Amino acid sequence: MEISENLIARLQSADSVVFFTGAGISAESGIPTFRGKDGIWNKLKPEELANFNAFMRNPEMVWEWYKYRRGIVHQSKPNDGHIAIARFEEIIKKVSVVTQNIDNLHRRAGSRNIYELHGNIERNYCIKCRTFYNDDLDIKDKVPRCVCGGLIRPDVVWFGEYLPEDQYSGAERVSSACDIFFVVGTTGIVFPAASLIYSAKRAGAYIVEVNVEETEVSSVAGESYFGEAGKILPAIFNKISEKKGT
Ligand code: BJW
Ligand code: ZN
Repeated sequence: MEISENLIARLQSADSVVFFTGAGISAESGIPTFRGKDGIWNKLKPEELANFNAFMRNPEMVWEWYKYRRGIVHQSKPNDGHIAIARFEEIIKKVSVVTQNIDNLHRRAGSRNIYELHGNIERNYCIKCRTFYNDDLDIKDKVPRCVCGGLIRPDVVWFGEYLPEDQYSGAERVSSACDIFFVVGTTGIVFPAASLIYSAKRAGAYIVEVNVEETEVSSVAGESYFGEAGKILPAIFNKISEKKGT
């Protein structure tokens, strides 16, 4: 894997690096992506599942989809891509992860500064009284209910919903103050998350894309690495840690 001298030099002098991640980073952990060749939305329509009206119309169907995905997430483990990102903390002063994923794999890999833009599949809450229920929620029922009688939903962000304010503003802050902004495994078409790429660029960050194929992001990236994140990120990490060690 050829890593450019330009990127190595930039990483050597960088104080702050952000990894902006999407479903592609977890693909090698066995979690399907949404779009693209093996995307789950080739079979299921997002508008039927990932929005509040769909949930109110058919909570049983939406819960079935999330229970299925919880099962996959619980069986999965962080891969070499997640682990390389966590290890960057050993050599760069400030590393932040801004993720669109809800699978908790960055935390399980050991990353410490994580902004979760689209929620977390391990949390749930009652739509009536907003009581939170963690992963120990008993989901034997087809549709879990709160003690108050209200419907419980997964704490994820569906289309038409606002992103969690604290997570988004934190992500904006680190994105606009970093030296290098990696965009890993995302199509970059879902907003406002994707706008962070452009905020980072406007603020002067160097954009580096890692993806198996060209995306909307490729045209704004300083450089793109096409291949699996689980191979490319460790290759970049190894190269820079060798240099820092010498
Ligand atoms: C690899 C790899 C490997 C594979 N290595 N790479 C027009 C119409 C309707 C709505 C809108 C519109 N224009 C804008 C909107 C708003 C909408 C939006 O952006 N829509 C666009 C799709 C058009 N956004 C919203 O609604 C957001 N909220 C909002 O705007 O609030 C304001 C508002 C409030 C009230 C009224 C109106 C507005 C909310 C967006 C929420 C997104 N939620 C989801 C579901 C989360 C829960 C769950 O998981 O169930 O988030 S959708 C889904 O997409 C999920 C993801 O986080 C997100 C992004 O997907 P991602 O990560 O990019 O995955 P993929 O599958 O697309 O890409 C994978 C990539 O990996 C590919 O590029 C592969 O090549 C690559 N890859 N293997 C490296 N091994
Ligand atoms: Zn309740």
